[in-house]
Amino acid sequence: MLTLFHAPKSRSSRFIWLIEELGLPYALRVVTIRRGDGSGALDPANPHPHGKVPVVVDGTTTIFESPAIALYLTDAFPAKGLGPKIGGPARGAYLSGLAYYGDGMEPAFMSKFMNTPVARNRRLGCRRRGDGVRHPDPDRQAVPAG
Ligand SMILES: N[C@@H](CCC(=O)N[C@@H](CS)C(=O)NCC(=O)O)C(=O)O
Repeated sequence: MLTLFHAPKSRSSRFIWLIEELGLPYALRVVTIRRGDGSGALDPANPHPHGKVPVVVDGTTTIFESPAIALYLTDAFPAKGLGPKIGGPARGAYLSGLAYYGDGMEPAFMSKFMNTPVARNRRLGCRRRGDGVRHPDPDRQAVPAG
C-alpha cells in the first residue's frame, strides 16, 4: 500500500488529489516540516532527504519531488489513464510539462512568492578553455529578477 507523507497546506496536498483520482488505497502520514515563517520542525519520521514533503513510499520504493511522484504514480497505476502511456504520442507533452513545472515554473513562482531574486537563465554563455570543455563565462553576469 502507498504511504503519502503529508503536511497540511503544502505541496503534498496535490497528491491526496492524485491518489484519490487514481482510486488507490493509501495511508496518510502527517509530518511536520519547517515553515517559511520559522515555525515547524524537521520530522524524523519523514524519509525525504531534506525533510520536505511530498514523499510517497510504495513498498520498498521511496519517491520524492512532485514531478517524479506524479510520473511514478501514473505509470505504476495506469488503469485510470491519467498519464499517457510510454511511447505514446502524448507522452512527450506530458514529460515536458512535468519537467517544465519543476525546472521552470516552480523556481519562478518561488522567486516571486519569497520576493527573492534568482539568477535568470539568460544568455549566461559558455566559453571554451584550453581543455576544450565549455565553462560558464564569468564576463556574462546573471541578471537579478525584478
Ligand atoms: N520541489 C519539491 C518541493 C518540496 C517542498 O519544498 N516542499 C515544502 C512544502 S510545500 C517543504 O517541505 N518545505 C519544508 C522545508 O523546506 O524544509 C516538490 O515539488 O516536491
